[in-house]
Amino acid sequence: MAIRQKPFGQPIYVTRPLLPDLDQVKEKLKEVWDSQWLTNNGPQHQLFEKKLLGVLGVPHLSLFNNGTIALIVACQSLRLSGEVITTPFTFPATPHVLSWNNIRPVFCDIDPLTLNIDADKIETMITPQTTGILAVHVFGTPCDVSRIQEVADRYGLRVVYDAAHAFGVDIEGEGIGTYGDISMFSFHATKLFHTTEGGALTYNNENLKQRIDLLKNFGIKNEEEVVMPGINGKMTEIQAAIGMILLDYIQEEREKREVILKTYHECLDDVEGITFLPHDMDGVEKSFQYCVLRIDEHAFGRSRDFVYNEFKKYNVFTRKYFSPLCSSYTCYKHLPSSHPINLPIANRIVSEVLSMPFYGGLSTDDITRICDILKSFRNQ
Ligand code: T4K
Repeated sequence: MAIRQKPFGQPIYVTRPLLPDLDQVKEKLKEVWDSQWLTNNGPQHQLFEKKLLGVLGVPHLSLFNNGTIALIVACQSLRLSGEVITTPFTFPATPHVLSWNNIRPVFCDIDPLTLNIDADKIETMITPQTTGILAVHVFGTPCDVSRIQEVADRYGLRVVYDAAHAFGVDIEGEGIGTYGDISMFSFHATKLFHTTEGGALTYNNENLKQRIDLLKNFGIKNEEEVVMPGINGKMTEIQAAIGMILLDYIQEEREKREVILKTYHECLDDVEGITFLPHDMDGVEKSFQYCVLRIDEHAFGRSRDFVYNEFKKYNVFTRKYFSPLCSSYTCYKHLPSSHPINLPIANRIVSEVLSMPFYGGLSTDDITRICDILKSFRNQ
């Protein structure tokens, strides 16, 4: 098979971390060194926590060493047990945090447009063991938060949002982290905003603050009292310091990504068999976290897997987020809710999605070349 387009000289990944000016980092590190305080709720941590409240538009927040531990603590803090209804179309961390809490994940099918949990199907999955809903704003697209809350209220269920991809998203000016009982944000290096590793929980109920902060610090109340079996979920001073610096970079990064997204659309909107996930929803400020295509094999003439593999020959490393479905992992496929009959939409869509390179360091020329390569696959 002839390679018609020229491969890139350097690998093009799905993302690259946003890196602040190194001198600025050194200066900030000097502050940390001078303080001789590296973790355990130090001055950087306290500053960062305060600053983020405003950035995320939430009343309460707790910082964590990563998003997964944060989500484990969220389930603990709400005392979730038994069964929790979740989506199969997500990163492994989502169902795994339930397993780590001895909770059985119950997979519910997804909406064919947003790829989020189908709020209209949740009710059919509720049993006497159900204690909560763990929904994911996948790729930063908000779930149907009002419908989910309505179902939860009717059945007395807790709602936790995995908002790992949804930094900066709001609905009609309301921070996405204000919905449900608790939301989790990931600040992993691959996220638009990051602290190398890191995460946060946001919540409206101020009574949760004390419990969550105890749970992330071994349950230590003071030198004499340990009041619950907590874990080590603490964000370090260095993570918090990087976060403080990067907050000043995200607006520019979002603007760059806006141009990149526009270029992808200009190059691919007319290509039969290729569609974008919905980026623009009424009243929603978007995340600019991922650029996800859907490839209809029949209409495009090539499968998603063909495109993914072929791109590698051009030094372009796209990702099949989130394939395979969590419901087909060896640890979950035995569950009754994992049966493909229960998840027809998820099982169809999982073979169509492809996350494209999407970060501010890419030029318009890079994106045009990537799209030309993609278009050339049709004719091979
Ligand atoms: N819930 C959801 C819905 C999530 O998506 C995630 C994480 C979580 C929960 C858990 O949150 P955390 O505990 O992670 O805070 C990456 C990230 O590691 C993971 O955080 C993220 N979701 C997931 C969607 O993407 P991988 O396995 O794809 O990472 P990796 O190492 O293959 O990186 C992807 C590409 O990024 C590489 O090909 C190159 C580039 N890269 C990556 C790193 C780490 C760099 O250029 N530099 C880097 O330092 O999971």
